[in-house]
Amino acid sequence: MRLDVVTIFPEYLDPLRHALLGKAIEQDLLQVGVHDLRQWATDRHKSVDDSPFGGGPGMVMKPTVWGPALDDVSAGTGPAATPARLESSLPHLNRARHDELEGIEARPYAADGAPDDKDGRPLLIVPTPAGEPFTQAHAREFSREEHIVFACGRYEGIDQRVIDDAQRRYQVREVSIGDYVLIGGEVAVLVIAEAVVRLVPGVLGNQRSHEEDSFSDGLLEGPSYTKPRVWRELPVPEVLASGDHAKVDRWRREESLRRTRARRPELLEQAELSDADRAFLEGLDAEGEAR
Ligand code: 6GU
Repeated sequence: MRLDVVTIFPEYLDPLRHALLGKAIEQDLLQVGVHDLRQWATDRHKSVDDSPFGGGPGMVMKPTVWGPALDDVSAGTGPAATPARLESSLPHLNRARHDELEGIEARPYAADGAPDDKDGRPLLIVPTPAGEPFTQAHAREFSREEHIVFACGRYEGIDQRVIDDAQRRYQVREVSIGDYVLIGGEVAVLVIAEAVVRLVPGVLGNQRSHEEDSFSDGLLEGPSYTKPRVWRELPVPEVLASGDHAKVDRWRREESLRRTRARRPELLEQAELSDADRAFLEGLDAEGEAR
């Protein structure tokens, strides 16, 4: 997978080199290019924004700068031919990780019946609070892309004609990472890139660890515990040390249901629930305790 980011704050994208993504870069599963939008500015002051048509506060990013930038990044031409290529921050290629299981085959996610738009156009993601809400389903869908370009807007956004025109060369998605307002799209790119890249086959060693993630089955994950068995007089739930795997699985399922009901009850409407799941939920009182 290749990621390109166009931004007026290239240094903001430095965290892409760290941890999981840095490792993916080292393993050649990921290439990352970061491009300073001002390279495409044409005036003496390298301006990238202007006052909004129709009046109002703030500034709008100029189509005459963004248009050529996105043309060059999709074609790998002009200033985009020589991006500040991010190197991995750490040499951790040879360090085996504890959560990596041997013999787990790298495989892409099934297409979930979604039309797989493999028309060769790269995906252009435009982070904006006015976008469609980014979810784990998007992360799974985007993890199958060969090339993703992120266009980071600042100020009051990017002239809409840039997004309309980009459809000729890109599949375009305007996405929001939540119902709050950030100053610009850079942090949203970090969020989206991490959610997507960890699903690229081979990046996360342990396939099971994302098949069991919160949201993969529409429920929140329940609590986890490790040694010692008693810590500050708090014992680990007894069932977890029982060695009875069926009982452990049932307990985990119920904790997941309990937590989802308490924190995200709307998720239960979409989740696939068994008769046993429904019976368990009906047996909970208002505090989430068994009646
Ligand atoms: Cl994706 N961008 C910006 N600028 N603000 C946001 C956002 C994105 N998602 C929530 N707030």
